[in-house]
Amino acid sequence: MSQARIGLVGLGVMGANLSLNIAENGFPIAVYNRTTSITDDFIASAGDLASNVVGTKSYEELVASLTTPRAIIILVKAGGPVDAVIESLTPLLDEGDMIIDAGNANFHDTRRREAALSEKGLKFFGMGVSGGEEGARHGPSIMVGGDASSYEVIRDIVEAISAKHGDTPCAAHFGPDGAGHFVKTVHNGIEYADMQMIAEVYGLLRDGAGHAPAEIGALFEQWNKGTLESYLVEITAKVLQESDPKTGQPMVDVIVDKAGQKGTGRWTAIEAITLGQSPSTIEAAVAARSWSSEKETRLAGEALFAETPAEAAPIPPVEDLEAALLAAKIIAYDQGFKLLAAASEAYEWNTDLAVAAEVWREGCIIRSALLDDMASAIREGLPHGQLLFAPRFADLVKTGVRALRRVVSYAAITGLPIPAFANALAYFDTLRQGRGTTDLVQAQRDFFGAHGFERTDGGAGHHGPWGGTTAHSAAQL
Ligand code: NBP
Repeated sequence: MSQARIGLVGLGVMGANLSLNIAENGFPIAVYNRTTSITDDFIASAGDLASNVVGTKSYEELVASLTTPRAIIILVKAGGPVDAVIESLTPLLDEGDMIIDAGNANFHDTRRREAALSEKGLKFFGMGVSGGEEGARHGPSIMVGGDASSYEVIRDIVEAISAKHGDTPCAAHFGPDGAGHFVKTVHNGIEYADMQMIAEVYGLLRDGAGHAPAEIGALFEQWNKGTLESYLVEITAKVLQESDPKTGQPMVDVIVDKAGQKGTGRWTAIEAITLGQSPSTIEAAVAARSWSSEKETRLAGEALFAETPAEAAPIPPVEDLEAALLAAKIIAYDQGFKLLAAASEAYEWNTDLAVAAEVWREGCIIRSALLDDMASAIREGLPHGQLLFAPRFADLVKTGVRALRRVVSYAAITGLPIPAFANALAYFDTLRQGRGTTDLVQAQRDFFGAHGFERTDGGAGHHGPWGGTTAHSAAQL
């Protein structure tokens, strides 16, 4: 084979599958893995595609196998391993060559790496890839950040290997340096919220109505035929109807309720707070996973507060649960897009939110029937930057929020935790309250810290007459 168009370091789950996808799409690829026996095994199991793959045993051999300008994808564990690979590759590369980190990097790391490599004349891309193993093999959603003109060199490969919505590739360039990895981070943040809300519905039906997992799964299967159609609802239906081959029990019943997290949800929440945003549904989902890991504490709490009365109440009908899930989901997306817009402005990325919605329509974990309409709504212009204010989503939420209120009320009365739903509702109610309660917070701040406040009749920097306030009796309230 003549020289390869692209190289890839890291033949783990994602790297091996993405390499086969690239080879299958007709692009000769050179691969390298630190443990070289894995490269041999990979080539041996590649079948017909092996003719499009060059196995290499050193970084030197990898670099020598590539056409110029060279483009090398890194798919190794995020963090230190990415820096280690960059350090090994950098001395071997020439000006204009490209390194593409396709792992789940923190976008701040991507910005740092891009700046450092740019000083050496190299191009660094942060490329978020979503869709797991299956997506990597047959078409993921791909979110790229980095130098726009250099992206043109690899664009044909990226678009060819991505999922397609109709004929449109679910791959796009979202701006310089960390833009692509940040779009992927927000994708994962929304994924956290969506998964948590689905799990909350499962919890209400399990603990509030005593339904078996398979019954709940059948309900999700039905919902997946309507507006809630999405990959996550689809797989939830399958998961809940699965049995454990060992015990015959519902599979979900033999899984310990301690959720893992690798960091992207937390990164979303941290960056949001840094930017003065608060995607409360995503924060709630991150918190719920963290709380879940404290299993022993929860068991102790269950015993301690067993007698604490929670009232009995009839669970809202399943139509309410469906409508509440839809409303809360739209609120989660609203918060995600708002965060993307804030980051794009802060980091001067000029990220196209409509393209983000389009790229998420296929291949990725949050793919959903709603995203097409979201992309259209964003293109038409979001009033006040809120997806929730776009006419078609405002209508959906106006209807769904009544059900959301009934569901949140039911959970509060009966003592079932649904933090993502509750946060979605609190956010919605905050948005629809023209006069909030932070007038009092401002007064308190001024009282103890002389921070000043803005008056309703004009002017900033005012202070209250706090020393001379007449005390009122609480009874007057
Ligand atoms: P795996 O755990 O399957 O593979 C890790 C790879 O990193 C192996 O090839 C390993 O080489 C290599 N590696 C490590 Br670890 N340290 C290295 C070093 N210092 N130098 C060179 N190579 C090193 O990972 P994965 O699940 O394929 O994930 C890869 C990236 O993709 C991660 O950032 C992950 O978050 C992201 N991602 C994963 C998924 C998913 O569904 N799994 C989805 C989307 C994104 P070795 O064989 O020699 O140990």
